[in-house]
Amino acid sequence: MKKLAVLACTIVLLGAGCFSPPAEPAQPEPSPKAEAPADNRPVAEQPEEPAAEVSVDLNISMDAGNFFFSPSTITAEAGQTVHVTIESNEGFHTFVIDAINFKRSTKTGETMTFVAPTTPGTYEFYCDIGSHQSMGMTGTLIVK
Ligand SMILES: [Cu+2]
Repeated sequence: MKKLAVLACTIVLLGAGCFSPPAEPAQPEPSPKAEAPADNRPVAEQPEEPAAEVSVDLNISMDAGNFFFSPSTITAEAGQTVHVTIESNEGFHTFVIDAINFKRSTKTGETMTFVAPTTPGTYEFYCDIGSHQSMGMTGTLIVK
């Protein structure tokens, strides 16, 4: 009888030993909430592509005197805006480009602005005062 009791006890112990608390149910992997993309910010505006052809103005410093323009050659792109600043002017002169009907009196420190012809070629500029042109007060505007 004693033997049986031991056996029973053993069984119980084994049973107890075998008992293991139920494993905690594995937490289901929290399914990531299908969140709306946090990127609700307004899309930054893409800067406009600059125009393919950015025409940069041409700046020229020029002296006018008796009887010359210096420099006497201006080279510009077709249709380019040209700023000619008279650094020093001696006497009374004009700056004339017949091809674009441009005429200004030259004055020290003043800037004359014109748009080069849109047709490539060679154009003359000159002073139309008296006989200054024939005395050499001319120059060449080269349009590429
Ligand atoms: Cu002149």
